[in-house]
Amino acid sequence: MQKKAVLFDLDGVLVTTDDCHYRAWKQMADEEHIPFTRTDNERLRGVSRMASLEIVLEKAARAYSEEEKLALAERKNRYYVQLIRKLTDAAILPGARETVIRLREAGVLTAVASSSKNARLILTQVGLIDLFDAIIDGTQITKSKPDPEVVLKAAELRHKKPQDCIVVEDADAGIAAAKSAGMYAVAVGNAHGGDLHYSGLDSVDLLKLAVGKETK
Ligand code: B16
Ligand code: MG
Repeated sequence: MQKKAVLFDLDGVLVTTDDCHYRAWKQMADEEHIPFTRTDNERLRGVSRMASLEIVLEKAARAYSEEEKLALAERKNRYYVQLIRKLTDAAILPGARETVIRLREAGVLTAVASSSKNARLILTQVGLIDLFDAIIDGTQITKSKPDPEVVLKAAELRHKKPQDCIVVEDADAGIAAAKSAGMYAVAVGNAHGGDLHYSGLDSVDLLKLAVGKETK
């Protein structure tokens, strides 16, 4: 049996950056007098930066020009980068590092497929950057999830067919991307529509899925 490759989403699967995203959007929104709550922030999970901004602006009192929107997104990103530069390995989600290491020891290819343009910075900051055979992030794609571009590119980079890939995702848009690419989808957290659903990487038997071996 051919070993599968495992393509991990970043935010919400390997690391938790929700709070950094929330605080950065909140600062920008407060400055613009736009209401923004943690519940609103949940809707931004897995969604690209500009698409996230459109969601934030749904509650704005006035319309913003395209130029203003770019400036708002850049401002939010400046606040976000200041916060993620302070991240440590405490931001790694339970079971994430152990799962990736166990897969690699078994000869399974591991990749990151993230919408974030800051993915490499985050992976470096938390000390996971060397654990992946391929990293495709928001700087390398033209179409965001639910488009399958990000997962297809990660698979292509390692010469893997879609049917030999397992995607692990915490966002509905990412599950949709995996399914439309023809990949097996493992949903974690609040994501829906996967072939399997688990609370997090500490409860997933990914090695069993990837090579058919028991891990525990
Ligand atoms: P950036 P993922 C996504 O990462 C985040 O979940 C989402 O909240 C964010 O808006 C998006 O990246 C873009 O991030 O502004 O850093 O480019 O879950 O696909 O790893
Ligand atoms: Mg995510």
